Amino acid sequence: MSAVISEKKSRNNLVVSYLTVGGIIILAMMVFGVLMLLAQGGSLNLSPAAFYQFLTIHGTGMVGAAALAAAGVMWYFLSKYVELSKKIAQVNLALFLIGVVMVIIGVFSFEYASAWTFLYPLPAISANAWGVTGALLYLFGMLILGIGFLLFYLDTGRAIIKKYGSLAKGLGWDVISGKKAEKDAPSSTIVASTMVTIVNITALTAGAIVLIMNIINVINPAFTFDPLLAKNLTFAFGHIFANSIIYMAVIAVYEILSKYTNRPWKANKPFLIAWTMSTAFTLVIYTHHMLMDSVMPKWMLIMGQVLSYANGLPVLVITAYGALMIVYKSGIKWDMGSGLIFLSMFGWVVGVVPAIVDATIVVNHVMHNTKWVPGHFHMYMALGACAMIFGFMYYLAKEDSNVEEQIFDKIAFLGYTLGILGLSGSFLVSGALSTPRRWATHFPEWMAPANFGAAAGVLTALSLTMFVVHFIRYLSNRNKVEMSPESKKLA
Ligand code: HEM
Ligand SMILES: [Cu+2]
Repeated sequence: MSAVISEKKSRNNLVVSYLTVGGIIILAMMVFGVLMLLAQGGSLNLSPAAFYQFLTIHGTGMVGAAALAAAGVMWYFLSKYVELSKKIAQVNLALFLIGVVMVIIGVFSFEYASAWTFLYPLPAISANAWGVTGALLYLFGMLILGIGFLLFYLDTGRAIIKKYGSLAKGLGWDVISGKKAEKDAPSSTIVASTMVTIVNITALTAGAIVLIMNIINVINPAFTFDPLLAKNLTFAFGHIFANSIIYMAVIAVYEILSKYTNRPWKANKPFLIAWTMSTAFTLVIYTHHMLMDSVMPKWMLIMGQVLSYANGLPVLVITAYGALMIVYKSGIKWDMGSGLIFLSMFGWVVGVVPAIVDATIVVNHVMHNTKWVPGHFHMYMALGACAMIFGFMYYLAKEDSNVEEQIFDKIAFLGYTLGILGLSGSFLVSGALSTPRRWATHFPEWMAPANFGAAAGVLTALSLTMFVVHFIRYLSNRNKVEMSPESKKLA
């Protein structure tokens, strides 16, 4: 028995490291977010060069850190069903940290500031804003980080294939086709993990190719390549990878709500079909980033638009509906874990609405380069995906230690909700005022929403500090208590 417990402890240790690193980076990046808004609001004197460095580190850091934490969530639950390699998960974490250090040095010591999309040929052609060293540190840092994640998903794919036979079976295609009974369907965790494995191996391969091509171009500018191809690869990487965060984090919704309510979250046929649809759509709709590129084949753009409406919807609808059903009359105990998880469903639903509006070509022509866009993705990233991650952190703390939730945690819950609503709301208002996104300097008539957003950002960051403090209290408490092999505290 004690071997089981120590094995479980060391697995939890790894997950805890993912979440600690992720949580602290997200918090640090919020500070840069607030500084950017203060500069845009005219309240802080920041040189444009510094603004773009902050924009670059904020975008890269947020997506990377949220992906790492979400990968920790996925790994934690997936390893209950299949045998994952602890070594590979450790290697991923190590490569992540190395990559992050390189990116930080590239941005802050060598003034690299292409934004996290590093769109070719910007890394090499910066009008002397930065040099070769900064670009190489950033691009190699991203490549190393990407290779870590690629190994991680190759391992999850290997483990799923080993246990279930194929990735198609991981998505439950044999159940969809009727070859297998619904009751033998793979669990929701397996289905979501298979989806993420498929889309992220694709995304990271595209990313590695375009990073390497950029690196060669930076070293030897005589080597050039098709900018349209580069943009396609870049967004195939960036769109899919950023999207995958919520599809990993949603595993926490399935597992935690089912544990709190003592009801299984069954993967029935509609559930499986929804996940298969989102797998396919996620892979192809990055073309909504190309709506301004008139040289793209028209059918691709139309497909990008039409499928963008449909992209997240199947999984979102099936999950939101499932969450309501599983909680209904279940006598669920509300605490920080279940509360944040439920909040995340709200954030996801609300965040998708402005995204769908923006995916319409007519609206997109007016809105796409405005702050409307950060408006929608901050809502669904921060109030959707990140709330799932923080909910999981509270869940883990409760399951794995005696640490108690306090009144501060409840206040932080409220502060976080209001903070993100205020922040995203301020971005949406800016968008409606036609304020362009990614502009270091604003006209006076654009400044008020930016300053309001900065205040909301401070509230958000303070609230997240409370979440992180709770997690750290758990870290210092967990080593003092004996673990029971199967905790019953939540049921
Ligand atoms: C206190 C919380 C936050 C604040 C104050 C904040 C602020 C900002 C600001 C001012 C921008 C630039 C807007 C512009 O284009 O003018 C931005 C962009 C961005 N933020 Fe945040 N943010 C916060 C939280 C988050 C979170 C939680 C995530 C994701 C997990 C995130 C991901 C991003 C991304 C991906 C960009 C785009 C960067 C780019 O355009 O290259 N942010 N944020
Ligand atoms: Cu996209």
